[in-house]
Amino acid sequence: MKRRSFIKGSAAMGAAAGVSGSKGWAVPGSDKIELEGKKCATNLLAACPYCGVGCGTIIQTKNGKITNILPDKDHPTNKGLQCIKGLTSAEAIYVNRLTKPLIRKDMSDPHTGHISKTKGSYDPKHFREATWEEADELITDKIVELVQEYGGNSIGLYGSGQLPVEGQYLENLFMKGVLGSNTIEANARMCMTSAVTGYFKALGSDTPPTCYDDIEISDMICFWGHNARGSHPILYWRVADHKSKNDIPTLCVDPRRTGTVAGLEEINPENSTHFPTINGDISIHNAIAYAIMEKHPEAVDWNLLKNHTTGWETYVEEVKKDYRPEDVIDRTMIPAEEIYALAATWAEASIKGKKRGQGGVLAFWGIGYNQHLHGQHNTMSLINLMALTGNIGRPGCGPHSQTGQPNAMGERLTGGLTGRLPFNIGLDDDKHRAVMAEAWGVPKARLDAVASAANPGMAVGMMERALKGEVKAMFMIYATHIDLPDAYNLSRPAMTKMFTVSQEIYKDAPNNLYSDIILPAATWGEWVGGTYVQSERRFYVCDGTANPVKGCRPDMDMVIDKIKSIGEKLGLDPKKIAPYERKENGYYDPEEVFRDFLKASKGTDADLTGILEVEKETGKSPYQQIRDLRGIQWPAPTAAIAKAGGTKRRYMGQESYWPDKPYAEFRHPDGKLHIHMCRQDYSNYKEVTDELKKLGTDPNYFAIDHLDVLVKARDAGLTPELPDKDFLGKKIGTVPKDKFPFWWATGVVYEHFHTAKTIRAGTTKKLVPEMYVEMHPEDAAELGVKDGQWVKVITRRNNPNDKNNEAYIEARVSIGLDSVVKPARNTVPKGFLFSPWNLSVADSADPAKNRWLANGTTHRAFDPVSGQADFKKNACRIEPLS
Ligand SMILES: Nc1nc2c(c(=O)[nH]1)N[C@H]1C(S)=C(S)[C@@H](COP(=O)(O)OP(=O)(O)OC[C@H]3O[C@@H](n4cnc5c(=O)[nH]c(N)nc54)[C@H](O)[C@@H]3O)O[C@H]1N2
Ligand SMILES: Nc1nc2c(c(=O)[nH]1)N[C@H]1C(S)=C(S)[C@@H](COP(=O)(O)OP(=O)(O)OC[C@H]3O[C@@H](n4cnc5c(=O)[nH]c(N)nc54)[C@H](O)[C@@H]3O)O[C@H]1N2
Ligand code: SF4
Ligand SMILES: [Mo]
Repeated sequence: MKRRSFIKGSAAMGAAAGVSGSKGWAVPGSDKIELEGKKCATNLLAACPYCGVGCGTIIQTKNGKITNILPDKDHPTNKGLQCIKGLTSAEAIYVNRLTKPLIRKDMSDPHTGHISKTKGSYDPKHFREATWEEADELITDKIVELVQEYGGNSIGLYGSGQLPVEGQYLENLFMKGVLGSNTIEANARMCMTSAVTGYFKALGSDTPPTCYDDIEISDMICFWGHNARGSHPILYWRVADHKSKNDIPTLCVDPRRTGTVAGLEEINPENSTHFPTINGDISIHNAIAYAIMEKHPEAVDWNLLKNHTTGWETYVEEVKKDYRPEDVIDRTMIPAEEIYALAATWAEASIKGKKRGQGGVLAFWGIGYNQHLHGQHNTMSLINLMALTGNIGRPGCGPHSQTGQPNAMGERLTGGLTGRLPFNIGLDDDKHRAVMAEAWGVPKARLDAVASAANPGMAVGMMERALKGEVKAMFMIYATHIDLPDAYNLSRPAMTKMFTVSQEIYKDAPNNLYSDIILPAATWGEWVGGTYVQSERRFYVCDGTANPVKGCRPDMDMVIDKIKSIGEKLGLDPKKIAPYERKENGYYDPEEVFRDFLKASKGTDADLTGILEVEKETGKSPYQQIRDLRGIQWPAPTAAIAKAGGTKRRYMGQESYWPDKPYAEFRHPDGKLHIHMCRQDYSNYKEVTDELKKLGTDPNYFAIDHLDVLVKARDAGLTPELPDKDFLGKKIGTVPKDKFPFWWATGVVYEHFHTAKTIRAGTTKKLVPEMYVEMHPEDAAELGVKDGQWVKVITRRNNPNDKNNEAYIEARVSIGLDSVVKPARNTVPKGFLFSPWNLSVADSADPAKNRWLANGTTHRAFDPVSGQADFKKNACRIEPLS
């Protein structure tokens, strides 16, 4: 039976061949790649595989092989521009590829409690190659056995904002509808769920109300915790272009003087403001609100507040009482006169926009803003300020979170997170559970049961639950465990313990080290197709060669097969839940899945059924409509709207699209924008952070058991830890081992996208090859370190594998814009250090050699509602490397 076949699969199989021959794990770029050998069109349309700007891309091919990438001049987002990453994205496709399913000989078996002794080892002799059939059977048997024994919620899935919508939609069906599990999370959790949950609380829907065309008509643009020039370059270039032509004022709120700050100042220093705050964003919003109410009352939109919001009275009262700029400098870190000056600019832009009927203040934000214990409050307090000054509900203004990954917006919309269903509706909504049960072809009782299954703590929580033995198995799909914090104490021991299945494209990906079964995936450009949704809600088709590296399967095909085989064994009818068949080319057709997704959206916040109406009317398929229009922005509830390219902006009075709308302008049942006062109060800082210190140092202390501490930290607007400032200024090597004087933030560098593809692409790898730490010249002088010197950046966390139990990275000191360490593009304030997490495994993913793993060192505390960790506020000390 199942048990036996698992044992059969995991038995030593001594004669099996090594993973990649006798040479071991292949050196990137060294493989000879064989393709499936199918023909395809010469030019294919796609969205860029990297950031959420979603640049229109043309994939050039020759004999079915991807050869080059060109920007699409007809795409409205990038208009023929692309950044270095997008332009060189083809370089990462045919290197270091996995081509066969791999099975670990000594697998972890949570059923018996056996923990593999070979997890974490990079030796190919610990694996054997398998056929797809064998691997699939093994996974099916094991998962069914665990579901039957421990319930569906004991199975976890960590999914991705890089997977197309069709796969995301089906994974959610697989987890919630087939397995009955609420233990489903995605890398989007680490990225922008603070925007998601903030939008929900304020607007009643996870909807960025604005679009990129608002840039060119806005009167002021802000970047909050967002180094757009490095992270969303095409967005930055559009902003910079507008500033150059129309001289609009700009604001950057960022501890560092980034390339974004410098670039805007180069255009006009007179109307470019930089607020170098550390953690003080909420206080800055409130202080600006105070200054506007006191000095520029004509900019307050009382009509909007009184008729379209709730909670404004408390907000106005508390801001007036507690947020005089002079009184909150300890939190804003900004001199009061600068807040007043900025408030005057903000007021002027708001009034201008209102007078013109378009324009005003457009606010972008990134993860320097989302990744906080109070990330949701950051979003809400910004929306409060936008509402106070009437900067919402009009073209050219509004809050606009920038999504990080190319399809994190899809992940959000398809609801692939704990407690969510597709189309912006919670699992707690009984009516929508019935709708989705019908659409998915699963019993409603299954979804009802999932609704009461808990996954406290979300992404971090599910790894903690695994450590406690509650989560027995996990699928890792297009997301890596090294994007989660505190890897040495959290994700690695958790994956070691669980039966872990990874879908991967690279041989030496870090997930493989901790997986029991590894399935080789086809990647972007190789799929049959699929859709991505970028930051302005634009669906776009990613066509592919349908000619992947031999042996690899698209992730969507893998989930369909899982649904069929596991679903059947769990008593479901595969024909009902996954009525899809492979086509002549050997792959499933993503457009069939997309049609089902569109159909299920009827009547929801993200109604897209207009696309199906157009198909009925004209015969033009959904993908073709999207290609021809270069994208359709959700919602598109009628044929007319779909033909016009969807809905550019939301909350502009057009919500009457929905015939039986239960709401008015905003998505809450009362039709109003909900204002909630958010505060920062540092009086109990030390007490709370002392408690949080136990995370990552005390193996018996779990965040999910202390959510009350996180709530306390969130409500006071704190960080997970505080540096030991008294030890700042001491010479390198003289700081006691238990003192950590510096702030240390991790973030992105322009040349690299995340941790996998660009470090394997020749061009980008060469441009920024090494881990670095940006440092203020005075800090360097006091420490006695020189530019270019290698040091250790050590944090409070443990690393049980280190001889001193220390979690650290090695990095080259980079001081200022003349540094010998590239890219040397930003400067940091005194006491604050910064490193890119993108280079985490650019040295080696092998734990025995890997010295750059940012998330070996980071704190796992998270926002209790959004689940986001604060990767920007770790305390560290610097030691010499000897
Ligand atoms: N080149 C490149 N581009 C990318 C990516 C990539 O890997 N590489 N990834 C994509 C993804 S998934 C994402 S989410 C985005 C991320 O894009 P960004 O949000 O721009 O990324 P970060 O560099 O992580 O953080 C932005 C800034 O937050 C600042 N910051 C730190 N603490 C604070 C604070 O307390 N308050 C404020 N206001 N700012 C603070 C940091 O100094 C940093 O400059 O980029 C996307 N684009
Ligand atoms: N310290 C720190 N950590 C962070 C952040 C930070 O600022 N600081 N930022 C966070 C943010 S914003 C994000 S979005 C996350 C991102 O985290 P992830 O999205 O998890 O990071 P990637 O490095 O892109 O990992 C993707 C994995 O999928 C594999 N892969 C590539 N293509 C395919 C494919 O087609 N199919 C499959 N199945 N696999 C594929 C890659 O080899 C890689 O192992 O990281 C978070 N982690
Ligand atoms: S990484 Fe982002 S800005 Fe660069 S080309 Fe791709 S989508 Fe455009
Ligand atoms: Mo992200």
